Amino acid sequence: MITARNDSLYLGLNKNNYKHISMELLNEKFALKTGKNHLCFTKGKGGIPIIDIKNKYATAIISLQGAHVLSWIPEGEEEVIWLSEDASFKSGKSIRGGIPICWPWFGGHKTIKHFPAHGFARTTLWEMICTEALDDGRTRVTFTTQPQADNDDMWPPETTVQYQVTIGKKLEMELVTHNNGSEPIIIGQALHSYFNVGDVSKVLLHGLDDTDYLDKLENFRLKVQHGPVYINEEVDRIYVDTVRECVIEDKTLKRNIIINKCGSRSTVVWNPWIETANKMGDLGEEGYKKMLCVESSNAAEDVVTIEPGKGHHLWVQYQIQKN
Ligand code: TA6
Repeated sequence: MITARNDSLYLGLNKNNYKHISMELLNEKFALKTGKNHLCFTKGKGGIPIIDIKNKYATAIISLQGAHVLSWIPEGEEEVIWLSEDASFKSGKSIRGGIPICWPWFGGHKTIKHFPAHGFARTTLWEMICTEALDDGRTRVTFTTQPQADNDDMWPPETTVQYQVTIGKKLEMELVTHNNGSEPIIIGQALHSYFNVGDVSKVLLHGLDDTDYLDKLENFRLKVQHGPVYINEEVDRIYVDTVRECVIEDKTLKRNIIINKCGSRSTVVWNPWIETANKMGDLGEEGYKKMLCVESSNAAEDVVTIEPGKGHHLWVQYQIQKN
């Protein structure tokens, strides 16, 4: 678990324009080359700085825009994270796929309609705090971000946020929000993970049986889940009051993706299916068939109130099991 720190090694990055970010400086300060643990910075599509990670357990790619995990491939496995072939890599535009961080609200902003859906964390530049080659061979990267000109008016007052990604045989992420002010703050959030599946119509999502959910497609009408979740049409649901492990049973890739979480009592399940996918325009040719979002969140009534001087940790862990 990470504690709130203020000594972010801020590199004086030019936050609005990636062109001026020095890969040399980032590699000088944060690159790793310890045994089989390698980490380096390169310029990805659209000039967005990305972090390439390889260790004895897995490879991963993380974009500095949004601290956005774009890929995680455990040794001997197929890609676990889906990324659209038509994702736009433009600064300030959300990347379709990967693990977007929705923060400090989920969905539309409650009161200010022109604020961006899912908050601003996924489209803003994050800064490096540290990179670590752990003794057990895993790689750990810790990020933070600060108010910027284009989101200063949306930040919860006197709040800091850190994000830690640990890459190994399992993928672990922890999003920590700290209230340094004198008033309580309310945070909505999600790790909006797009999982790579062989054929979403042949997938079963276990772990939500008998759980209530809000069906966004029917104006958030409250319903109850019976049995595993099938995907053979558009699905957009916020499962409420659930802390259980979820399992994506992928009959095509003959594997299960096991999802565990702490600090969240809501799980969002989304697949746009054909019509909505075509309207969105950045899911690629039939991309909807190859992805399923299962999002560990603090959404709907599960938003968190953080008292002055306190913090909230949202932690998730993914692992693969062959079946
Ligand atoms: O998490 C599900 C959802 O809220 C859907 O309603 C859909 O809007 C999806 O997120 C994608 O949102 P985005 O803003 O990334 O296009």
